[in-house]
Amino acid sequence: MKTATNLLPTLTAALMLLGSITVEAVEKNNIIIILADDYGYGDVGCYGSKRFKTPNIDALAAGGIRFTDFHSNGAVCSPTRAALLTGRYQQRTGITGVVTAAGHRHTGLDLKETTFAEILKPAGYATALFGKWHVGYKPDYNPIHQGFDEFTGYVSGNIDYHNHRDQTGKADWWKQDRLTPEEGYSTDLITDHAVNFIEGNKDNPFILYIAHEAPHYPYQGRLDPPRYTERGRGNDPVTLKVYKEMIEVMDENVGRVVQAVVDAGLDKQTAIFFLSDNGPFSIGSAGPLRGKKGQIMEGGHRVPAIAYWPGKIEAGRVSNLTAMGADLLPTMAAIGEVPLPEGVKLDGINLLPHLIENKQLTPRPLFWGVKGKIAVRQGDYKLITNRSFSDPVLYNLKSDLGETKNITAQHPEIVHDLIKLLKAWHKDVTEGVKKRT
Ligand SMILES: [Ca+2]
Repeated sequence: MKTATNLLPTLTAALMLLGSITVEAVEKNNIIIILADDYGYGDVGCYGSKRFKTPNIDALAAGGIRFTDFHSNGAVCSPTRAALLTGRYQQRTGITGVVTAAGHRHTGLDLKETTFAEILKPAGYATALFGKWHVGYKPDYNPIHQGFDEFTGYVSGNIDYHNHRDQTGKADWWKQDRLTPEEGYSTDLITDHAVNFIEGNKDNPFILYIAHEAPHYPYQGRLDPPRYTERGRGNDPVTLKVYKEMIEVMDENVGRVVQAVVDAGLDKQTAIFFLSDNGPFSIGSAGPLRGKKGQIMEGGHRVPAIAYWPGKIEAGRVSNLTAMGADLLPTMAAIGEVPLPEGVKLDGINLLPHLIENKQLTPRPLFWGVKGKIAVRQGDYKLITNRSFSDPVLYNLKSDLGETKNITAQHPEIVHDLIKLLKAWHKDVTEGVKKRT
């Protein structure tokens, strides 16, 4: 048996080891993604909105990078989320449409797909999603099976902000994979969980995915009555007053998250991304862009997007880099210094050299598929056509951001080249893939 005297060196060595482990863990950087739902390019203060005040989101832009040419991969919720989670075009995952709550007949994001939570977890990251999942309704497809240690939120596309029923009338508020009712206005409730998570994980690295409901319908402010009953979605009128409240309450909650990071002393080691999952719906505005949610025009998928990381990202930059949601997974892998998944065809690229060193990245074409339409973007040009490639329209987004002048006749060679790219991409991402929505 050891005496107290000769135990001391052993104890000291153990404490030193413990100390070095703690220091190493603290040095890993945290990542927070805040995803708004159906939040239009024209409805953010720093993107020129005159209708709504968004001082907290604007502060992220003022302290970081505001992207002017950032795109959601889908023009509706589920496809965008599939791409964001996997770093791949959603077509490869089979999630090409909305995974609706109605009838429960859909599957969801294949458990074989590798999410950003799964690539960061092995490096010691605590992982959480609070808010909307929407890539699998059944418990088998719950976020806890896709790398998230913690999930509190809803699995359908939208819920009553107060009673948390989905639009078919079913209860849809979960803790992990169990229905667990909680009181609260969803935007506030999602943030309550996020703030608790930040406080509880200040001594270890974390990735926190905050998927807000706002400003998706139903149109309800903090004091408005329920819109959904056991019979489903009822009358759901929208007014500018309520829409404004929904956006401004979300902004306030963005501020709460940033404050929680500061309070935990983590502001220099936490990268925060804010973006929307697709274009605006209803009275939402896409600003100068043509089209809205569900459309292949810019208004459907060019979204507000901000990257904020004090001390790493220079404040007040505006970037015109053409980028997409699927880029976040490789970017997060770089931030967390973890390897990319082996044997997985990724489409996103690591944006970190652009974010922190202002490097110009190698230009590449980007692609979208929305309902019967597909589109390719290369440089200033965007070509949209149907799936038989027979009715191309070509726009120059630099001179015509609003997509008003079809210039196919003036540029047959560009049309030819872009269709060729589009055909190859379409074949690559869809061949052998089973639809999962
Ligand atoms: Ca959406």
